[in-house]
Amino acid sequence: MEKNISLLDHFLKNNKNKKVAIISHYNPDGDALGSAVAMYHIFKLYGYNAFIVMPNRPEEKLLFVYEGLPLFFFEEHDDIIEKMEQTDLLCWVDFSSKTIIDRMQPKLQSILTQSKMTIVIDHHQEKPYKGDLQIWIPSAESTTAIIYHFISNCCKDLLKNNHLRQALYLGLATDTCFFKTSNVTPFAHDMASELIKLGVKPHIIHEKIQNSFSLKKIRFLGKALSHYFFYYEKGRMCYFFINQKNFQNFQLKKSDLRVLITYGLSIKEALWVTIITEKDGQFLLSFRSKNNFNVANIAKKFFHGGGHQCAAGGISKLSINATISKLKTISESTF
Ligand SMILES: [Mn+2]
Repeated sequence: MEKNISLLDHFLKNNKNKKVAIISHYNPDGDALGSAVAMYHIFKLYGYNAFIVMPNRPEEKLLFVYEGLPLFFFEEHDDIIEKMEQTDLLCWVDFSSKTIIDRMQPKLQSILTQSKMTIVIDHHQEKPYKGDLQIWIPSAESTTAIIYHFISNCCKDLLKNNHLRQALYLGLATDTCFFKTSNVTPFAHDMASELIKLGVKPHIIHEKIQNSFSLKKIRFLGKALSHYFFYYEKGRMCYFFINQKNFQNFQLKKSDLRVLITYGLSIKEALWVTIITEKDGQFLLSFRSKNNFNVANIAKKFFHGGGHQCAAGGISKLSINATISKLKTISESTF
């Protein structure tokens, strides 16, 4: 970690006054947003002219971290590509793999893969695909944990900014499901403790993120648990399948399904949960696990995907029945 910190500090000091676009992955989560906000403040401090691009709009409840920053959603302003073309530097946060790039819109793909100078800061398990400077720490709890480490060593004064503190905490808390995942280390609690001492209010962030259900969503949850939830005992795996019709009937967003994970993993013997959704004749698989069960390996080996040990995603082009059979066979073979 220490080596990475001095490399980034050196890089930032030696490339001043550049225009930089900070970018993260599709369906940006708390860590993607938090890291982008934190990097924006770092670039500003080091004398750069930065802006943030997210491929699409995140959930409304996460947007509080952005207040006042230059932020663009590619899906809503695809002319942002021209602005990105005029930059000297790209900073990728919370993603770095070819798999994620391949799922992006062609225009974004072409910007990201051209020979622009690139900094990559990430903690996903797949080895970064690009980067003149790579800060890749797969054991880190969140990308904001990596960035916090940098800030606390090189530019501690930035922590006076309440906005930045909240962004760092948001990334850490959401990527660890509020400190519940098996990769949480003492560092995560030290970081949280420091941020809380400086003014972050954990209960306010928890309230914004976790307690944001509508009655409609609660009704959906009831139905999903009764009708679309299955437990495959032999493979210690839960799975939920929501077809496109139900997805539309309940006016769901993908993020609405995350709550199902908690129920799946709350089964004592269950080790992993798969949420299956349908999109354009294919099936998207979202995996979560507990007790160090590695779902990133499964996503990578069998479903053209990847992610972290305890949170990963992939895709299946088979029928739904064949997809479920494949999952069952894989789950059995892991014991
Ligand atoms: Mn992350």
